[in-house]
Amino acid sequence: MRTSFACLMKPVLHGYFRSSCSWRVRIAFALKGIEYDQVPVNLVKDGGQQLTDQYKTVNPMQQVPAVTIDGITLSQSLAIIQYIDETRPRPPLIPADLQQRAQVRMISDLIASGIQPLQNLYVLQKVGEEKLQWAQHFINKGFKALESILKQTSGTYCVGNEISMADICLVPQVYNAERYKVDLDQYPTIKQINQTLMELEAFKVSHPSCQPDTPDDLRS
Ligand SMILES: N[C@@H](CCC(=O)N[C@@H](CS)C(=O)NCC(=O)O)C(=O)O
Repeated sequence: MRTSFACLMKPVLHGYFRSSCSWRVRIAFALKGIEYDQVPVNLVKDGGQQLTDQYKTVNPMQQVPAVTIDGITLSQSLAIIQYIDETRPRPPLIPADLQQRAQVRMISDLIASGIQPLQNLYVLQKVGEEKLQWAQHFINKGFKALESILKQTSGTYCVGNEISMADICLVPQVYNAERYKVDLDQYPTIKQINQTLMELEAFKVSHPSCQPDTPDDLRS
């Protein structure tokens, strides 16, 4: 770790209220009870503030989230979540059991690599008019696989009965699926786990509808 002075400063999240990857990090902070500051990066205003030279110095990939924490700046939500978990271990977001650890990472990667990138803003902008069908197609393809995996791994939550990084990835992806009008009745396990998680405070306080940059008409 860098200097102890840096460790005393609150983490700063560069994010966007509606970004599912930013929401993952907000959930992790909330579950850990970590206070943090938010710097909004509007992905649509002015053609996208993530594309400015200034933001490029924060995250050269020109995406949110990015987090400044303990004197370093990290991007990639799963790397951020795992750093938070390794440096602030209670409550754990990755189980101790080696098989469950692998299952948590498998589900997290399925969502973070196999679904979300295919319905990301810059991809949909390239797709053009067919973007709704495109997003539905790839979310359905991923959710079919996920539903079948969760039937094997889940208890109350995605893997057994403890909340993990897999749940942190699931809820924002379900939110995206709802935005793109995917019929969730096809996925009863996903739907049930999502409903259970959405009862929890950490998932509510981090929801896109109540962030500092949430526009008034989307606030609830
Ligand atoms: N693998 C990255 C993906 C980040 C990502 O795709 N972020 C989206 C918002 S959820 C973004 O910034 N999109 C900007 C754009 O498409 O221009 C992560 O997990 O953090």
